[in-house]
Amino acid sequence: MTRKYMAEPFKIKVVEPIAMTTREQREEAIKRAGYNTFLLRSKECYIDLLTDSGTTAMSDNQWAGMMLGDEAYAGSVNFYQLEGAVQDLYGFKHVVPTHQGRGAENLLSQIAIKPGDYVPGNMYFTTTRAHQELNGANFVDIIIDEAHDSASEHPFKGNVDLNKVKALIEKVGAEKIAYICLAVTVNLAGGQPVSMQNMKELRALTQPLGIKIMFDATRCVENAFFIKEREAAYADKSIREIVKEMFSYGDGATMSGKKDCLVNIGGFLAMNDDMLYQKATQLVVLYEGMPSYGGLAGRDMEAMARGMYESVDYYYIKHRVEQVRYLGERLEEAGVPIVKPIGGHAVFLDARRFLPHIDQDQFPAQALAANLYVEGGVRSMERGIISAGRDKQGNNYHPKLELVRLTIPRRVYTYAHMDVVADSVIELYKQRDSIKGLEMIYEPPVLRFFTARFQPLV
Ligand code: PM9
Repeated sequence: MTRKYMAEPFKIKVVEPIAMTTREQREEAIKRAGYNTFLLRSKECYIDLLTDSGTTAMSDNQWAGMMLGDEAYAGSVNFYQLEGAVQDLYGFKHVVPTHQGRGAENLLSQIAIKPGDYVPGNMYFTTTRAHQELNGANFVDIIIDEAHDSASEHPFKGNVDLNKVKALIEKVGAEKIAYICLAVTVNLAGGQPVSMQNMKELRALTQPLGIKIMFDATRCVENAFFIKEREAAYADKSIREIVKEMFSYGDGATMSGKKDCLVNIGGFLAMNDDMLYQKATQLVVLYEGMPSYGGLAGRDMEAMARGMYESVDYYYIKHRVEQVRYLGERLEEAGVPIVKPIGGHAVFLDARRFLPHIDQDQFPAQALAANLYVEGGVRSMERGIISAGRDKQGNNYHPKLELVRLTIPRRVYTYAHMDVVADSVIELYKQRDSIKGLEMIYEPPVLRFFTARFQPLV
């Protein structure tokens, strides 16, 4: 089959050999890992699509910046580079670096949440909700219903349902809402964007009531690309202009720099409010370090500042999103059930439709991820009942979406690798009836998906 696609907008200067394994070795490895792909060693994986977090290939420009690390304990040159990049590209006034996204989530949750408060969000994210709940908040899902339907073709499945927000305000009162957590390119919905129109409307609804909007900015550039593609008024705007406008509808953001800032480690909390910033500087010294480094080396802040500028390049982000789409379209053509529309950072397999013979309490997505690893050495991640965890009463959440995420690292793999992945998934789909469910034999109390262990049901 010949296919036209955009070739990589970069040349390869350094290579990293990847491991070739036999089926027998992979069967042994997954057993040792308790059928949890998080517990595999990276050298046991041929194509590693566990996550796009921190797995980016940095550019020569970023590596050059690493040599300009100013490792002063306080007031590093690189902090001011990072602060300048956030102000310039995202428009927020204050920046507190953190070691990664959840460091920022910890600070924000401690500063802004009082026990009994509500934090509405457009679908939960694992670490984000865990920090909110740890600080006594009740998370309320305000995403549109289409987001929970893997087959819905809605172009902005990350959108907030304004009626759900209005109903919550009416029920609990605006003063009980700590802030709205607005994720752009919603990870667990399948990498689905939020429209600019929706952001504007949410702002217009909540600002007069004094309710703050705090973005989860983690995949903001992917969201901007979808806005350019799908919202007519933005077709001629640059990615940079779109990103800046998106953030003008919020009061601050948590950021995992390990995704759209194109670095292997780093994050930050940003905000406009002076008092909130002062509180963040008081807390960051306890958990991360001085407000001018927040758990990062100077060189890491430099790489992140440079990555932020690279990420808003049109050809970079076009290639990224189209490469993900290529993989999704190959699977779709073969009849493999996936979340539609194809998302920004990953293709999500719909385990409910892939394995209809396995009950959700027997962890179909986890079983599918384990079997895909054995089939082709492709490492993926469960995003279903295990990731969703338990409610405050200890009952398992049963999310509508029971998914396996094939997450594409940035600037790492080629289209040939996408073909290998597609072939492995299609082969497994042909043998889907032979896949069996799993039983959980070790469950940690929080964020269980990282370290839980399983065994196959006989
Ligand atoms: N996301 C991911 O693989 C890595 C950890 S969970 C397996 O998708 C959002 C939307 C994220 C995210 C991390 C974080 C936390 C916040 N928001 O991992 O702490 O996708 O930098 O960021 C992961 P950190």
